[in-house]
Amino acid sequence: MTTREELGLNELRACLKTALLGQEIHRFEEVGSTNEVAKRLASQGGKEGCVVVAERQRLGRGRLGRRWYSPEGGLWFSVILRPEIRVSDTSKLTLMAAVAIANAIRGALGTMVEVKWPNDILIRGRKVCGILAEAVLKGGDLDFVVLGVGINANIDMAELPGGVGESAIALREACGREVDRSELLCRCLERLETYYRMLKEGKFSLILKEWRGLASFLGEEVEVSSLDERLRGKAIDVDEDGALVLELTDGTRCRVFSGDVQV
Ligand code: BT5
Repeated sequence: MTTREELGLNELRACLKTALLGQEIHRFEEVGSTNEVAKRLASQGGKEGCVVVAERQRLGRGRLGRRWYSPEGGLWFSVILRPEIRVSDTSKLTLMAAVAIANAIRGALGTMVEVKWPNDILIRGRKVCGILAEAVLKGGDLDFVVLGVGINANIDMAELPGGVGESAIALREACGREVDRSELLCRCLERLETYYRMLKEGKFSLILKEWRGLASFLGEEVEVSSLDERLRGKAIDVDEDGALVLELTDGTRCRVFSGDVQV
């Protein structure tokens, strides 16, 4: 598939209004994974806010070693962050990014979006964006985080494998026109910068409030699968630690820290 619009550095520089994120942008035609490239740059001293973006990823990844299919036409990027937070608070960055990207998509395209715990953005129940925050430690403390964002902007759905394609959607399909990825990336970085600042100022509760407002699965019966268990119950809330609060069929409540939700 050929996309008409280009993800050009000049376009990006001309439209980006940020003070921190994207002051340095590395653009590639193809990489294994933008998260991997950003990690390498960060471990060599890469600055906070540095962005890596690629037209295609050969080995795009999701959580737990899963694949993230990244054909041409998508918006695949990673940002280096150096927050002074506890390692256990990394999940807050994922929720923060989901609110920021959801806002950017809605603002740029007027499309209604939802979030699904812990790291999905959906349109009409189908996944349009996945977020992967990878923390790298130094002496037990957080050294840096690479925040990876994959948005199915103008991808051809036929390039995703059958099972994945059925539960995915591209922005182009959702809004009936080709998306300007340079503009979308600028809006994403601007929103990320705003919400990242809020997080650093200790205003996570405000971000969480917005997240809840975007989470239509709350109140629904869900099944949560993690590495070692499968739980069924009603999704009650996502709490201040970023944990999913589930009311099980016997009425007891439990908190889940990682897993996948099926509504
Ligand atoms: C995620 O993982 O959703 C995180 C995806 C992060 C991707 C970005 S792209 C830039 C940066 N560089 C990287 O290498 N990664 C980040 P998870 O929740 O584990 O979801 C993975 C699952 O989503 C897969 O098992 C598939 O079922 C599905 N999937 C794969 N590719 C997809 C796509 N393009 N659109 C929608 N769903 C997809």
